[in-house]
Amino acid sequence: MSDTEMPRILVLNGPNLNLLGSREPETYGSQTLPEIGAMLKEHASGRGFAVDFRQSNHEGTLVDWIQEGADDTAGIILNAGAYTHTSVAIRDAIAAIKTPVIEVHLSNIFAREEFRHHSYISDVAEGVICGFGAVGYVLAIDAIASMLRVK
Ligand code: DHK
Repeated sequence: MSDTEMPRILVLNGPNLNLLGSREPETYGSQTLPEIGAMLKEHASGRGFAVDFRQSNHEGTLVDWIQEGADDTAGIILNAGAYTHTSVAIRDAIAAIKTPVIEVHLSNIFAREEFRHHSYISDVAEGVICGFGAVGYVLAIDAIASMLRVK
């Protein structure tokens, strides 16, 4: 199957995740975002999915991409970065679409500052993966693949 024929998984990364690699590596790991994207594309293609991997520092852009993901997308993997803890707009966008959304965080947000313990996204997401570094994105691909097999 060619890349364009495979079902698509949209992977959305929020603010400051473009700085991965140099940003607080003890918390977020040493892999850069392009490295994570390349790893995911390879993993997903072995599962029969194409990955559309994106990053934005802007809340409205993430909302636009989530709405766009409502069509012809098998699932959305979302690391909304700090917007996780602040954004009703991103929450409402997820609630508005039928496409399953998996919330991912590199760090264990529950082992960090109290303001990171609350997510506006978790209860409208299909599931949450956090604390496993970049492996969390890989687990989220496998979660979407398993859910589609079961359904
Ligand atoms: C990434 C961020 O940028 C933080 O604002 C979140 C999340 C945690 C992560 O662990 O991937 O609090």
